[in-house]
Amino acid sequence: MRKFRFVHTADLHLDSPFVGLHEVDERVASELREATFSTFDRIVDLCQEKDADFLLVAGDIYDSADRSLRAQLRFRDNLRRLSDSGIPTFVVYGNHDPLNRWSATLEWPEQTHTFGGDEVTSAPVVRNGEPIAYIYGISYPTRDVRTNLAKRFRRTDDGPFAIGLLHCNVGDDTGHEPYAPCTLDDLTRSGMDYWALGHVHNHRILSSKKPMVLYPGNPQGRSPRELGPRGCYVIDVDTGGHPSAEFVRVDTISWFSEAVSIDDLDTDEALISAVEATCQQMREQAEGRPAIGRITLTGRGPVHRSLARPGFVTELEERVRETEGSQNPFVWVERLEDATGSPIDLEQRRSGQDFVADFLGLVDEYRNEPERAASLRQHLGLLFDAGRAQKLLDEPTAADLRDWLDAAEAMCLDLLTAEED
Ligand SMILES: [Mn+2]
Repeated sequence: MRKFRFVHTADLHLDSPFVGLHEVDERVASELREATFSTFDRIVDLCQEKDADFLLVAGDIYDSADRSLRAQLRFRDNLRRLSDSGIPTFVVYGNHDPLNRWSATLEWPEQTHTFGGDEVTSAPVVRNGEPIAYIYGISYPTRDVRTNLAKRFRRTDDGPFAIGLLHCNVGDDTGHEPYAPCTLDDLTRSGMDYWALGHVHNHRILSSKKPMVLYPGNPQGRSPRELGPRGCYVIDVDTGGHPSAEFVRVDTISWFSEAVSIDDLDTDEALISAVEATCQQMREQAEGRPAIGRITLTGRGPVHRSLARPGFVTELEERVRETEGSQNPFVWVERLEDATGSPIDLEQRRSGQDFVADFLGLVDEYRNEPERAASLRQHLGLLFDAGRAQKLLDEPTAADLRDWLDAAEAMCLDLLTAEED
């Protein structure tokens, strides 16, 4: 067979609103608005540079069911660019952009193939009059697909290479909604040579043997939970029908979440320098891209007293945004979080005979004894079980309760030991 090359992407989430990002300055905001689009531009550039035979897009092209006209036009224009250079695109839709939602009546390029939602269908990729591969796919007719779509894939061609294109959740991946759940075994039994999946946002190769199965992840991160380099896969299929995968980074903006320990910081000046150094580190790791980062201050030390002053953290955050956010490329501190404690020797205080020792012992009981820990929730009953707040608040998780206990302990310790120095 003839060797060929294709590009596999998914979860573009075009026009993603980047929820939860407030107080962003205008320059950062406009970069963010453009980020998912520029990233897809790069994927299309990559197809052309690499002289790919086709592009696969495995669902969640648009971010929400209320897809914007802007997003649809940008997607269409890019597919036209590919079509004009003789590169076909194969598309399925996922839970974020099912077929039953509104879409503009646009003219799609000749070389764009969109799979329907009724049944699995297949389409050949033809090069020099010969099929080099068959693509099988199905789109989500509605958002909430809980059936196993993978089981409906059955290879029927006798071509040289078969690809399954699907938005689905493989295994019991609890970090993601179980849309179109299936197992690796279901995928293997279908007879495909390659599975082009979408849905899981961190890129991951589930199988590198036949069939090769992988998630390319979302090519542009959208929150501090979507960290690190993001991109798509370039797949080369050799004359023996063996695919090999190369991950290519295409993200426009890079996300970070970093901790800075105050343990060894003696002055506020040293604290500011440490935060700036962390920003510089992000800038280097972003390799020329703008970066957005969350910084959490941790540990115990003298600068905790300053951090506890009203307004200090906010002013420090503003200062770093001014100095780091104005550089090119910028580093934008999305949030500066203070999780520090006062510089006391906890172990020594625990073994003492005073009120602080009693207090620490009591907190430890709440931390370590399941019955005590559960009773924390009861103490919060006034807020969570009655009144209007109940309607607006999510039930606290065990992890929430632990975090609040840690924060309460730090706050009480500050107050109890403030007089000592
Ligand atoms: Mn997605």
